[in-house]
Amino acid sequence: MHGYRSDKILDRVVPFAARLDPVGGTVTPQAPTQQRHLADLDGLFADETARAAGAAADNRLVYRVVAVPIPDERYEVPFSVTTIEPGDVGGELFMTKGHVHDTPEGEIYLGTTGTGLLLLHDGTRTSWVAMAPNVIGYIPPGWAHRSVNVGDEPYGFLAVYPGAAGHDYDTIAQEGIGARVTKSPGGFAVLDAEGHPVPAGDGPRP
Ligand code: S6P
Ligand code: ZN
Repeated sequence: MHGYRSDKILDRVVPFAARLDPVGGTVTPQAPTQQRHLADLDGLFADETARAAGAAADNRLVYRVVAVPIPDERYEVPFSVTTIEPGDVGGELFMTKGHVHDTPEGEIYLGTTGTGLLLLHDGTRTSWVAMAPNVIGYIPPGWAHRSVNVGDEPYGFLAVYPGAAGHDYDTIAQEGIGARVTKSPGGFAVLDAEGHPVPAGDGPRP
């Protein structure tokens, strides 16, 4: 029994309700939207020449993140909606930069529109789960994660994570995430560095 806590640190946000617009890919109230165009994604795709050419041509929007105004601070639970446009760079499907959390906090994704793939890597093992509306993807502690649009329409998902997680983008930028996702006649292929297919995750193993 600890009773109520009156610490100032626990009083940054008052209770509120947010509204998800799955079609528009927004959540309200919202903080400033983050947008990632081809010009912002230097080095992300295997075909850097194609990425640079696309950036110089029409500089398409690849993805955007609309977040509620909850700070990324310990004890808070921020959430946001990411929308990845359909498209590819040299056959590699549009994706997020991807990151690993600074502290090994887990995260939950809820698919809201379209079809996507949640790619995961723990430094040794690589896995992925198929995402669609109402599918909940679980990111276990310590696993780097990246999202990919594998469909013909925008892929959207709600992300909910501990505010103390922190976001490390450098590790993936330098070491990769164990696989790349490309267009294929059957839809998409998830291939490791040797070109071998990476099997999908097979469910919880508590
Ligand atoms: C945050 C969560 C997502 C991503 C978003 C964009 O922990 O995983 O909200 O930030 O999907 O991806 P990225 O890799 O550019 O942050
Ligand atoms: Zn994350």
